[in-house]
Amino acid sequence: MKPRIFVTRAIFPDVLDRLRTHFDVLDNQEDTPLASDEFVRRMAGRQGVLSNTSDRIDAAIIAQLPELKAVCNMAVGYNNLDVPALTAAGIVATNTPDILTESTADFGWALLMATARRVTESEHWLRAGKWSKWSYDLFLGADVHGRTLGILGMGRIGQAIARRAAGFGMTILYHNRSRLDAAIEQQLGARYVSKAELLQQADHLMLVLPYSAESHHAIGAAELAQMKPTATLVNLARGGIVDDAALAAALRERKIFAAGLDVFEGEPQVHPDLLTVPNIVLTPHIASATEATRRGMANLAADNLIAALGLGPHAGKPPTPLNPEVLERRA
Ligand code: 8YV
Repeated sequence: MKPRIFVTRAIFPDVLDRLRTHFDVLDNQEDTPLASDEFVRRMAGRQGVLSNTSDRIDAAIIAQLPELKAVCNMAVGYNNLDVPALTAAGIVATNTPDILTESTADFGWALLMATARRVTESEHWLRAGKWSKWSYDLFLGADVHGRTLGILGMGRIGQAIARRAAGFGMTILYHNRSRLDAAIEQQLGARYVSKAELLQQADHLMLVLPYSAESHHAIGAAELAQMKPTATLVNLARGGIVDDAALAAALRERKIFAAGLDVFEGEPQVHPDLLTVPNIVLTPHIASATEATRRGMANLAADNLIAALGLGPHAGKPPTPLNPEVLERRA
């Protein structure tokens, strides 16, 4: 009998077909949003789940799923998973690192450029038929080249963003939980500074840190007040890292110049105040959304699930585990 799995969200049909060769699959191709009791109902008696960051899998849910053996997130971020609780229950957890680094970094730059140079704001104005003449002060933006880029969170994606900054001749400052090796700092041309210094000196501040209780509202009113009034802020990481209400107020009061957000507290709901400020670029959590990258993420999550449930060429050795100690215990 094939192991039973649940794929919580719609995914590429060919990846679903691949999963079907190994598993008895319950899918959700209609993409119905699932409350936690519905999630538990669909998961009952299943050994694996291919999850999305919108699926909260915590200790209370795990306790109701005694047959669960593997949770494979199709995302690099895994703040939706209680990894210690999964580990304690002997359940393998995996994510999809690396595969999305470069596309996400590309998108970070798209947001930064659009934000600094007012691309969407001016397009909306043009589409509204308001363009009647050239003016010297039409949509004056903030320069990017030669300015100071601040990166909060210097993991894989932060480093990929820093590498791209070299082409813009920027000064690169970063703050991170731990400092990078001197050799990597040198390669990236990035200097470690305190968070306060980063806030004060950045002309363009990029958020790429993981979300946790510690990073909740890492950028709130107090932090925004420390930034330059000419600065831009880009959030590529997770919604809860920025206090959206405080950001909307700071933008309205011109405490900072502009912001670009791909992620939101409580998404897909967007704080109504953010929708009414002009100096903001808003995108629906699409930083990793290229055909190749999303397909790569889906296939890597599938590879993890197949291997974690003891099947395929890498049985027992999922490529990107979050809790390898569970695999060691199983071996
Ligand atoms: C995903 C992401 O698109 O990888 C992550 O952490 O935020 C995005 O790439 C999304 O979370 C899907 O689960």
